[in-house]
Amino acid sequence: MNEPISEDHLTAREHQNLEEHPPTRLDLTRFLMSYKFGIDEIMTKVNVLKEEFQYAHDYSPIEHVSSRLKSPSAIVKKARNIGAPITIAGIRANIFDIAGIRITCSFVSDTYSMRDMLIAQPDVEVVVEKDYIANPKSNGYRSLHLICRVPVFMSDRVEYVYVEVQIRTVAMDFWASLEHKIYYKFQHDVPLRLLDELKEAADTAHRLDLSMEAMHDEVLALEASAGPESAQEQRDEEVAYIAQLFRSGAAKS
Ligand code: 0O2
Repeated sequence: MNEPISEDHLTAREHQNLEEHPPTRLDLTRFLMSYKFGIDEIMTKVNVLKEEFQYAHDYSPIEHVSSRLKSPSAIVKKARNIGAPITIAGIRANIFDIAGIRITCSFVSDTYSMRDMLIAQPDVEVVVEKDYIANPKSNGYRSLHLICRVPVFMSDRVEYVYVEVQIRTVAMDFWASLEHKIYYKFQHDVPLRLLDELKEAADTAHRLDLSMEAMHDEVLALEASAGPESAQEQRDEEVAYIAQLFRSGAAKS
């Protein structure tokens, strides 16, 4: 966030562009802040869904959530790679993963439930969706990617920002982080043997996801046959207890 945009990477034309239309420090700060607020908005939604789902269904579909804001130098590098103008407007219109959120779920079905719950929200517009779970990449990568457009309400205007949301299972996440480390270590020139092993590991992780999901379904079926009413009754009791707490609080004040 504090890293200044490195001008070392810029071509003469980009330098000229920056000289003619230099963004002020305030422009850059506001620009990055809008993406941070985009992350905050989606994070709030995800946390609400997580807590509400936990309460309504007695379990959380989310194992963990993380977020990251692309660094200024990574933004400039990407803009150059895709040929986008190195201006705030050019970057805003062409780079969609400045703000990123990663949601790690327990089961494959949870990844789709999270997706459905998120995109059902009226202020979340999905502009691109890539389902690498149903259609994994050739290297074995699996994940659900959404580019969402959300409004950010600033003091003097509303700004629409893109947030990339990646939703995957724990097994997919484990694989992706190892694969990322290996690529980084070998600077993208990974030996063929390791690539084959990675693909094999991705298939193993997928089989693990399938068998964990099957076991989870069995447990759910058992719970349902043991009497869903008891879970409902327990929740009703909790609600009555909370209502009583509110009443006694109101009586004291
Ligand atoms: P970082 O640091 O994680 O952000 P794009 O890269 O978005 O311009 P692309 O390739 O069409 O264009 O996007 P895609 O396929 O939606 O993938 C974007 C992000 O998904 C990547 O971001 C990774 O985070 C993740 N990803 C995609 N493919 C792979 C893969 O094969 N292995 C791993 N480990 N992660 C992958 P960045 O920008 O590469 O990096």
